[in-house]
Amino acid sequence: SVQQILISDLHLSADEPALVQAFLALLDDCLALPALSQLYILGDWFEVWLGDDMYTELDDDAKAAHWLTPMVKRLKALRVAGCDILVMHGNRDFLLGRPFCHLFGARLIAEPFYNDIGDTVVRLEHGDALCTDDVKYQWFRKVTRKPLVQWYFLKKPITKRHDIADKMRAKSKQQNAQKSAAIMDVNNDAVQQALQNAALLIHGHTHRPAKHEVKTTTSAEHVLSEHKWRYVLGDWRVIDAGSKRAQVQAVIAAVTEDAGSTALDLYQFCHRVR
Ligand code: OKV
Ligand code: MN
Repeated sequence: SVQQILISDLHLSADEPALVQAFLALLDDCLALPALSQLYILGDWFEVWLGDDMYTELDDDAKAAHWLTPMVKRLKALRVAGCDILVMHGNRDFLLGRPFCHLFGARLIAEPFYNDIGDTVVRLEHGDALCTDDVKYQWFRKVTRKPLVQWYFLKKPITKRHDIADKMRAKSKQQNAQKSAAIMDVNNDAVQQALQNAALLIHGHTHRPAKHEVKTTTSAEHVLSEHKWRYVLGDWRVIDAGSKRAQVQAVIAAVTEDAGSTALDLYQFCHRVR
């Protein structure tokens, strides 16, 4: 039976209804899994997040018509059914807050989050903090994660926040086009450090789903080489095979238990869009 599901990098927005549909389908699947006790969303659930008030402060009519509402309803049902919903910030939705999570009883978890599975210590994080070679991005991250900077941004009117965010995204797109693929991947030293107190690291962010075996040198004296693992979750993407059979694919992780033995593995999630 499936006990835990871990996903990341859905990058949901009103502009990508297929992705939203696929997430709703995953939530329906979750509701049908009787042993599911935890759903982890490890960051970049949303493509843009400019404050919870953009949704929570809407009047009832506006909320009823909002694209987030079907998702909120299902998450609430999942929570009522006994599944914990654990939400981590990503590099895009780091302004996601308690007021939104409160709508469906989710827990906002800080990274790194240690989730022990059987005897294995598993470290969960979004993954952007591991990309230490991208100095420009790390500066952006450092500044925008400061509470005072966030407070300053969040007290601006919503239209102003949109203006600022649009400009920041345009600038970032321009800069990323000049960055090499290697710069935007994880840094090996950062991975070594992240695996210091864990046997398995699970993250998303890089959009390069894979299972990497990581050789770690735990002691300089003994040159003890330990086998550890880094599992990378995939982003959710619309695969357009012709015009009719669009489908959404993602690489997700799941913890299963069969005959008393617990296993964690990556799986392909696939949803045909109607
Ligand atoms: C998210 C990224 C835009 C990368 C701005 C303070 C400040 C928050 C913000 C505005 C932008 C998130 C919240 C967005 C991620 C980008 C561009 C690059 C690489 C401030 C606090 F500084 F203006 F006061 N933002 N948005 N980027 O549009 O969702 O991750 S965003
Ligand atoms: Mn990300």
